[in-house]
This record gives sequence, C-alpha cells and structure tokens, in this order.
Amino acid sequence: MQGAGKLLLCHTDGENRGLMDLIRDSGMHVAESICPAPMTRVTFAEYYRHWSPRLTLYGGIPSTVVLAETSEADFEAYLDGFFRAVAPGNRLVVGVADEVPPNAIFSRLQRIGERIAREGALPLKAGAARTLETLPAARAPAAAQAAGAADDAFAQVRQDVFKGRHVDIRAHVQELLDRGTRAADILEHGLIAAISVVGNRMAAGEAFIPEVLLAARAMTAAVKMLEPHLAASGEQQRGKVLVGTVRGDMHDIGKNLVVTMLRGVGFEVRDLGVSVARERFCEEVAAFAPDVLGLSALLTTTMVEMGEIIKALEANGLRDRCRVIVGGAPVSEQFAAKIGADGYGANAVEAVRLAKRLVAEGAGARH
Ligand code: B1M
Repeated sequence: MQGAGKLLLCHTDGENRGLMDLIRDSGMHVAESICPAPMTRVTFAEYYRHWSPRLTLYGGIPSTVVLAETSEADFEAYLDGFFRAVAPGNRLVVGVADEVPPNAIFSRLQRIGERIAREGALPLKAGAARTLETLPAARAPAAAQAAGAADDAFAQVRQDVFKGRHVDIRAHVQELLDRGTRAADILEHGLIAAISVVGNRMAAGEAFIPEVLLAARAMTAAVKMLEPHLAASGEQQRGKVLVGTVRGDMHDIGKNLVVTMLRGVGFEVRDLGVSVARERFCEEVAAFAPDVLGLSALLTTTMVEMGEIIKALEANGLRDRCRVIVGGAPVSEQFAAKIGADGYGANAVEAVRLAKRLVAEGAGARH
C-alpha cells in the first residue's frame, strides 16, 4: 500500500489491551481515535512507547477528562502525564475523544491547545497556529467592506464572534442598538459576515471545531438579543408552522432565525430542534396539524433527508395535510422542486414570505 502512495488507518477507539502487538505489527500507518486510561485499560504512555516507533498516533485525550466529572486537578495531572509521555512529540496528532462543548469544558480545550502550542511539535510547529482573529479575511471580511469603511461600526461584534466572546458581545450589541442601529444590519454586517468568514476558514482547514463552536456560541448569544427587534410585533394568528433541522444535522442558528421571524409575524410555531428523525416529523404533523412544515439542513450529506421526509409523509398519508418548505445553505430552488417540496426560502425573510403566501393560498391542505 505504501508503494501505491496510500496510507492505512486503523480505528483504535476502544479496549486494546489484547491487541497491542497485533496492531503494532499489522502494517497500519495510523492508529486513530485512541482513547486511553482512565476510560480504557491502556495508559497513553504505554500506547506511545509501544506503537510510536511504527505508527502515527492520533487521539490521546479521553472525553472524561474534559468533562466536569473530572476535577481541575485531575485534568491538569492528566495533561502533565500526557505531555511527559510523548515529549518530544513525534508521530502524534492530539485528539479529544467524542465530547464537544457545551458538555466539554471550553477552558480545558483551550488549555490543551495552549500546551500543544508550547510543548508540541506536531501537527503545527509550536507557535505557528493562527487564530481566527489574526487571519486576513477575519480582519476585513467582504461583507464588512461592502457595508462601508474597513473599521466600521460592526467590527467589534465581528471580533467578538471570531474570539468567541459570548459575554462581551452582548454589551457591544446593546451599544449598537442604543445608538439606533437596525437589528437587521447588526445581523447581516456583524454576525453573518463574521460567521461566514469562520465557515470559509473551516472549509480551508484553518479553523477547527472548537473555534467554530465558540464563534457559534457568541453568535447565538447576540442573535437572542436581536430576536425581539427582528420580529415585527405579533399580528393576528396567521397559521401553524412546524419546524426542525433534519436528522444527522446539528446546525440550528439559521433555523432559529426562521422560527423567530415566523413567530414575529404571528405564526404559531412548534420547533422540534435539531437532528429530528423523519418518524418524529410524521408524528408531529399528525398531532400538531401544521399548515406548513419547515425543514432546515446545512450539510450536503443531510439535505437528502428532506426528500426522505417528504416520502415518509406520503407513505403515511400525511403529505396532503401541510405544505412543505425547505431551506439552509446547500439547499436551492431546484433541489426543492426535485424532492417535491412546495417552496424554498433562501433566508429567514423569504421563509416568512413563503409561509404567508402558502397559507393564504391553501390554508394548509395542498389539494
Ligand atoms: Co458546520 N458546517 N459542521 N458547524 N458550520 C457548515 C455548514 C460548512 C458549510 C462549513 C464549511 O466547511 N465551510 C460545512 C458543510 C459542508 C457541506 O456539507 N457542504 C460544515 C461542516 C462540514 C460541519 C461538520 C461536519 C464539521 C465536522 O464535524 N467535521 C459538523 C457537522 C455537525 C452536524 O451537524 N452533525 C459541523 C458542526 C458545526 C458546529 C456545531 C461547530 C456549528 C453549529 C452550531 C449551531 O448551529 N448551533 C457549525 C457552524 C456554526 C457552521 C457555519 C460556520 C455557520 C452556520 C451558520 O450558523 N450560519 C457553516 C458555514 C457557513 O454556513 N458559512 C458550517 C449562519 C446562519 C444565519 O445561516 O444557517 O445558512 P444559515 O441559515 C440561513 C439560511 O440558510 C436560511 O435562513 C437562515 C437565516 O438567513 N435557512 C432557512 C436556514 N434554514 C432554513 C429553513 C427554511 C428557510 C430558510 O425553511 C424552513
């Protein structure tokens, strides 16, 4: 395989006590997702001694040590032992198992990053890691330039998103609101401009999940403050909308904006949250009897689930009970038509416009 320019990875998440020699001698190049003691019986020091001459190790931080169940002292002691065992850090990519924030404690992830920058050589040479706010596009996002001067009124909230400052951002958003800045402008030129940069950096492999989560947390805090301003004053009851992000997809910032705007114009909205199974959508359509079902997906791998939900509605005799609208970054008008949806909203404003039109046309039922 090596001759063919290929590398073999072995998924080693689990108990490897009886497999230590077999895996080392297997010809694999990388042992990935290593989850050591205290979650399993083999310590990381033992893994490193035994495997690193032949395998690149990937993993090493078991999820329990980044959770509150492990004390701060035990967390520090784990890191001390870990870095002592691997110095000088050859053939190692540090990875944290399974848990992500909010369960995993942010400050611990940051401390792991700091220690890697200080003590590790791989995968980024110590000190070479670039943080979001230092990246060129973060300093001058395209949307900000379009909005005016490079250092415009929204620069501070963009920086808050890049740095994941979910507390400070509230004060900065409040300052803008107090100055009479429109909530929609703060959203577009501050928050969405910043999260788009984060997304581009993520695609380019320059931003990683912990940073994106921090940015998303700051953005969510700010969006919550803007919600009452974005939503027009509640009018008459317009109809019922059931909303959810499809199975396998955890993105909810855009979906939450759609929900806010729908509520703002007077729709009764039931929000099923994220990663909603198609069976649940069917049950809720039967029980809640919405006029409109709104599906959100942000991943190309999960958008196909939208078509499956429509098929499931058909199979359960529910398709004619409501109109189905779809949205999310990878979704398009053509895709909506292809899967048999009744409409596509490119953004939250369009989603509201569409829901209003569909309800006015048919009060829920399609035929
Ligand atoms: Co993820 N993520 N993410 N992520 N993430 C994207 C979507 C991605 C484009 C980033 C990238 O690589 N450039 C990429 C998808 C690539 C693809 O499929 N082609 C991606 C990936 C790959 C992933 C993971 C697989 C990463 C990994 O683990 N390796 C992973 C998947 C987890 C999962 O879902 N199973 C993942 C995880 C995450 C976080 C958890 C870290 C976090 C989400 C936090 C949260 O939502 N609570 C996150 C984030 C924040 C993003 C980006 C950076 C921002 C998304 C966002 O909130 N945008 C995103 C990149 C990007 O979009 N630029 C990215 C702001 C929001 C206001 O816009 O959501 O588009 P949006 O919503 C808009 C419209 O789309 C529309 O209206 C909204 C308001 O205008 N809309 C609708 C949305 N739903 C609608 C429904 C409607 C109508 C309109 O009708 C019902």
